[in-house]
Amino acid sequence: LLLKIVAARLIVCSPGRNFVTLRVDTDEGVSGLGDATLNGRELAVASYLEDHVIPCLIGRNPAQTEEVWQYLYRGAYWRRGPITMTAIAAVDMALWDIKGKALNTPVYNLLGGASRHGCLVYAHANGADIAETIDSVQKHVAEGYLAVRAQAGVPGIASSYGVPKGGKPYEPAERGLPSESLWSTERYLNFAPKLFEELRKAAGENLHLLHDVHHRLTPIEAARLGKSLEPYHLFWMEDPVPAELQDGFALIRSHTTVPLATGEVFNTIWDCKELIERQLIDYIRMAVVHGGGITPARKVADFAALYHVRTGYHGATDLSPVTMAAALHLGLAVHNFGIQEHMPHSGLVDEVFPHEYRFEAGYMHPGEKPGLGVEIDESRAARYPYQRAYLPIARKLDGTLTDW
Ligand code: GCO
Ligand code: MG
Repeated sequence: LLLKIVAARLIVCSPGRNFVTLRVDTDEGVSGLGDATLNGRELAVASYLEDHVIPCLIGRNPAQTEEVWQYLYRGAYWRRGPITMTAIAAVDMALWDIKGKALNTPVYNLLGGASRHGCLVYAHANGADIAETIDSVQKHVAEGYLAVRAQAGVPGIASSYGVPKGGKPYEPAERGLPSESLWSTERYLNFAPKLFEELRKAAGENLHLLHDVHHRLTPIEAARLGKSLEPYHLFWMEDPVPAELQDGFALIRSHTTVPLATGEVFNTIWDCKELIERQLIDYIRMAVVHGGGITPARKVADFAALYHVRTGYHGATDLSPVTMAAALHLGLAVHNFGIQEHMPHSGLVDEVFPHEYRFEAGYMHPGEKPGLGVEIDESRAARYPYQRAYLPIARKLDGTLTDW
């Protein structure tokens, strides 16, 4: 493949929420898209790409995905971190997209071909209380989902994580300054087992139930939660503790058999190497967009396979349809695929990013179009200019700042 990158530019838009998209053009007229969205810090990545990366791409061969990745990773000297790795990911995705289009095949064929007929996905169910959450789970089951993550309002706590305000779909980023939410570990630990007892009763034995703790507990608290949830056999307990202190996972592991998932805030294999090698987690969630792209994600998946760790990529609505497609191409191909998060984008986002991937009976498939199978309608995108938005912060009942 002898192609040359002749131009690259960014499309920043906000169809209900902010997205940063990189478009790379070649001399043969083939172009590719990459997602560069980092929720709440979007313009830092845009500047990193525009001011520092794009000038280095011109004239390169987009087929050389490995060489370009190494050039951007090693060449920066200052390695890792969410801004750098999201920028590199955008380039990497765009190059895989170009390579697929130039070779006239969907990207999953370049990654080993399909290992399954589709990627099992999990939906988001949430409610202000247990009854509402059960309704929401059942609504998703009726839509065909075989796996559902459940989050509910904790009694006595205004604005719990994962629960939307005022009947809108859940979307954590808000315009204006960061909003504040409250947190009480005691109330949550008393409530969560009751929630899952009722959910398991209502949902029956076969539905996969998942839960996100969102980095809020200490290891011993997470161990207690894991033990108390064992009778309801969750598919996973996600982000039980902040992952900086990775020995915490060993403590949780020594107390409970609940499967553990973590990594949506990780950026390189160095953030998860020990967790994987020591078999302290069961699912790795580092996303294509925040973990440096398809090139390193494939390596992490193969490394994880040695240790019985499966993939379970982050797929919230702040990851654009381009990342969703990349995750599905990888998920279809790697042997140790576990599950894929699916928080559907709004109709407006789907109009700005027309795409080939589809949901059917609990599974998603990336489609058969060459490349990643996602386009951007630039004239529509231009109607929704960037708007500053932040993720919330959280405080304990006494006002102490804690992990959101
Ligand atoms: C998830 C995540 C999201 C994040 C969000 C941050 O598991 O889907 O935890 O809800 O909070 O993507 O930008
Ligand atoms: Mg999460």
